[in-house]
Amino acid sequence: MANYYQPEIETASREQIIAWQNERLVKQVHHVWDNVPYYRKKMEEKGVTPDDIQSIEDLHKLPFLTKDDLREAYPYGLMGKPQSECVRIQSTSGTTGKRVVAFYTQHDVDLWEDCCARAIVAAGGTKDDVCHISYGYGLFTGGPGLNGGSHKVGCLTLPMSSGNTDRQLQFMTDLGSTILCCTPSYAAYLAESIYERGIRDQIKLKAGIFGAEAWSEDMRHDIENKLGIKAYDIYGLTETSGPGVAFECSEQTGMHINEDHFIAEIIDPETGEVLPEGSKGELVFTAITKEAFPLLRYRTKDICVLIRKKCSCGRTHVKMSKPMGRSDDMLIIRGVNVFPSQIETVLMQQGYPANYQIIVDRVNHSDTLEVMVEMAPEMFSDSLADITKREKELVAALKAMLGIMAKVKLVAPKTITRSEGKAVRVIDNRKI
Ligand code: DLL
Repeated sequence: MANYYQPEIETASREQIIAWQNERLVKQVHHVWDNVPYYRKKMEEKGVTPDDIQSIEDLHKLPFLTKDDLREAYPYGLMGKPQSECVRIQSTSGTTGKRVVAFYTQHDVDLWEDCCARAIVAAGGTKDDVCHISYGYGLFTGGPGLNGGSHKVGCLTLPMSSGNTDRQLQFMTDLGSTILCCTPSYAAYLAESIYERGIRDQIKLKAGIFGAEAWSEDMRHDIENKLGIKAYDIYGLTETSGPGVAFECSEQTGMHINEDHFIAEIIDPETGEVLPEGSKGELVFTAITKEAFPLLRYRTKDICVLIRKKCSCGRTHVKMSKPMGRSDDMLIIRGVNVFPSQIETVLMQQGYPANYQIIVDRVNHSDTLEVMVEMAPEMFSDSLADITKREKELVAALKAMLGIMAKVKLVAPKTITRSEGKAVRVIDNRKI
C-alpha cells in the first residue's frame, strides 16, 4: 500500500516546488496550445504564444478563464485529450444555465484521488479506518473523489452517499465508522440526529472531512463538540477535478494547496491585477498536471487569502484561508457588501444552530434583508417576550457586523428544510 503522506513532495523546499511548477507550467501551456483551440484563440487575441511562458513569473501574461468560457465552450470545447482517452465526466450542481462538465483521463482520476488521499491522511486516516462517505455520488465530485482517496489510503470505504439518515446512523454504529466525509451542513444535521436518538456513545467517529460550502469556525466547534471529533476543511471545485485541491492538516489554520498540481494566484476581482501575497482577493488556479481538462488561470470567484507561514505539520505547500465568500454571490444590499458567512458567524456566536435562511427582496425600490433563524430546542420554550428580546439582540448584533438593519424572525426547531448536500442559504427574490 502506497503511503499518501508524501514527505518528499508535501514537505519539499520552496525552490523544489517552484522548479516543479516552472517545468510543468511550460509543458502544460504547450499541451493547451496544441490541443485546446478555444484557449489558443484567447492566447492569440492577447498576443501570447507558448514561447512567452518560460516560468511561473510569466503566468500573468496568460488570459483568464471564467465560468462563462466554460458555458460557451460546453460541452467539448475545452477538452485537452481525444474523447477516446477520457474515461470520466463529473459536473457541477449548477441550477441555472448550462452545467459545467469536466473531463478526466485515467491519469487525471489517479492524481485527483491522490490529492484526496493526502487530505484523508492529513486528517489522521490510515488503512485501519472506516471511512463513511456521505457526500453525494454521481455527477457531484464529493462522493467519487473522497471514495477514490479512501481506497488509496486503504480505509474500509462506506460509499453511503447522502440521505436516508436511519441507514447512515445504522451503518455508522454497526460498522464503527471512524472518519465522516460530507458537507458541514449535513454533518450538523447528522450530529443533531445522533444527539436526539441518544446514540452518541455508540459512535466511534474521530475525524470529519467537511467541505463544498462555506462554514464558519463557530460551526466547526459546534460539530466537533457534538460529535466528539476533529473537523477538517477540504476545498476544491469541479473545474479543478473536485475536492482535494486544498485540505487542512492538524494545525487547522488554513488548507494546504497541492502546489505540485495547482498554481494559486490572488487577483483583484474588479481589475484582474495580481495582488501581493497576503492580500485578500479572488483565487485563481492553473492546473499544471491535468490532461483532459487543463484549465489555465481559472477564476474561482472564491475570495480568500494565501498564507505562506511555516506549518507545525511540516508541510510546506502554501495554505489558503477558508473562502470568505464568493465575488459573485456576495450580496449587495442597499449598497453594502454582505457575505452570508458574516451572518452565520453572528448567529453561531449568539448560540443559534447553523440552520438559517437569508431572504433578500426589494420593496418600493429599497432592498430588504430578512434572516430566518431556527431556535435551539431549549430556546423554543421561552416566553413570547423572551423570543422578542432575542430577536432584538440579533438585529443589533447583525447591525454591528454588517452595518445595515436586517429583520430577524426566530422560528421553531426543524422548520427550515435540511440539506443533504450543499445548503441553500440565500433566497434572493430581487433576481426573479
Ligand atoms: O464542491 C467540490 C468539493 C466536494 C469540495 C467535496 C469539497 C468537498 P463544486 O460543486 O464545483 O465542487 O463547487 C465548488 O464550492 O468554488 C467554493 O465556492 C465552494 N467550496 C468548495 N469547498 C469549499 C470549502 C465542490 N471548503 C465551489 N469552503 C467552490 C467554502 C467551498 N466553500
